[in-house]
Amino acid sequence: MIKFPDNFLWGAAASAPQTEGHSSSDGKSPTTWDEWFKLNPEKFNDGQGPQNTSNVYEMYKEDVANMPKVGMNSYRTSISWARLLPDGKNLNEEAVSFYRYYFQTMLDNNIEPIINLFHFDMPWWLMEKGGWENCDSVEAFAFYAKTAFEQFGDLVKTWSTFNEPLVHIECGYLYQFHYPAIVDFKKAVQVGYHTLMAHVCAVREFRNSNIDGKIGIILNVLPAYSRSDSEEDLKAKEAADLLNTYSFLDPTVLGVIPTKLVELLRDNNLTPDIQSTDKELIAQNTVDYIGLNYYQPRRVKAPSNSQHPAKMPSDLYESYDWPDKKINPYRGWEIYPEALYDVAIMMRDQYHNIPWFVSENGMGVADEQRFKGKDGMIDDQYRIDFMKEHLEYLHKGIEAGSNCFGYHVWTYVDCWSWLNGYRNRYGLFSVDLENHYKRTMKKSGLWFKELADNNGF
Ligand code: BGP
Repeated sequence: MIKFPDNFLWGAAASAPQTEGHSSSDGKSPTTWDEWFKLNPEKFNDGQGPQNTSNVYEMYKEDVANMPKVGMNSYRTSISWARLLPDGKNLNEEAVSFYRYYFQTMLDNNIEPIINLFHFDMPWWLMEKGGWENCDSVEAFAFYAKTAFEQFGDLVKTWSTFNEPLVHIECGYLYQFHYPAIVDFKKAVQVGYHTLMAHVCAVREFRNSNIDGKIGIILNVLPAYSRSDSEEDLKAKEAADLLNTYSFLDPTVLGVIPTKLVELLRDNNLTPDIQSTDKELIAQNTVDYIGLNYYQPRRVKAPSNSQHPAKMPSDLYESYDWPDKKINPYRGWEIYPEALYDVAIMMRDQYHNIPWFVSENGMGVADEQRFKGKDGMIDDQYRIDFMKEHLEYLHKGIEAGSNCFGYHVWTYVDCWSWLNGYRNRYGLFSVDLENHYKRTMKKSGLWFKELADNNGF
């Protein structure tokens, strides 16, 4: 039997925009998702917008009461910036009371709330001023963070600033899956830099506040594997890791931006505008822990036809189609559990073995109703197998000394997924959109309970 360390966190992750619903009511102002859906509804799967999502705003009591039934002892979700501070300055009292009840209900059910501040949901009022392109966004975010710490710091002891900052950068400014959906490498780097500084300033606010607890950041990790050991392929791998992995891990954990990344950006005319005090702020405000969302590796090779200076990341590294890959056909993502061991060792050896946890891991599958049994339960054995395989490699990493303190599955109750709407389902519970958002436990929920009860499998 595989046993995990004592007090291991077993839980799930989600976010405010993907679960709450009530997206344009109860005092909340619009985010880029609300406005983009109005502008381009055709981009969204089946016309499913951010309006109602999984209705947690009304159903949180039932949801939290069900968490122990699948063995969860912790849950990560986020606060909606546009709900808490609709104009960026004034508190929305309805939001304060909603979140206070929500978090208190978690505590009453012995669920540790891990609360994140930004999950791709840029308030529209700030987007109209340029969003993360505008340097004022840094202090606007720090003010929001300070407000959240003041309002909920007595209930929440584990905080994170951003979920997967790379995603709003690359999807918004390179690959067109998030608003403003433009293609501009230089702007992407500037947006990334302001995001980093917003994180750093939120950590500063946390340290200046008197609340006890810890603060971290949630990063998506796609460890790069090169096609071969040739010099060119290894150079591509290095560029991929610098841009995507070390870009946030180094400054947030070690307090410095990697010199090689600074050189790479300079060499490609991508250096962002910076303030003279930034270096010191970065050095002074490192995190207490890291959350890593792992879904798939990144296979890379040297670019076949690159431009210099680079116009796109593909001028620095190209994706490589590994012939032996195993794919989740619904999401199109490679399934490679072995990477979790490599990630664990990276955290041990490159990041002074800082405490970290798997903050998201999961498998999105379309049309899951096909697998519904007579009892109404979805038999998602594939998801159980997916989790087992990943946990085996994670466990190997822990045995080798990596300081991992938990595993969160994406997600708890099926939720809305950006442009993909409700196409791929990830939950331990299904949600019936035609029947008052009725939740029904899946077989993976039963398995997760056993896993958590035994602290292993
Ligand atoms: C992560 C995000 C989540 C979630 C998940 C599943 O990158 O943090 O918000 O959506 O991926 O991916 P998707 O919903 O795109 O299938």
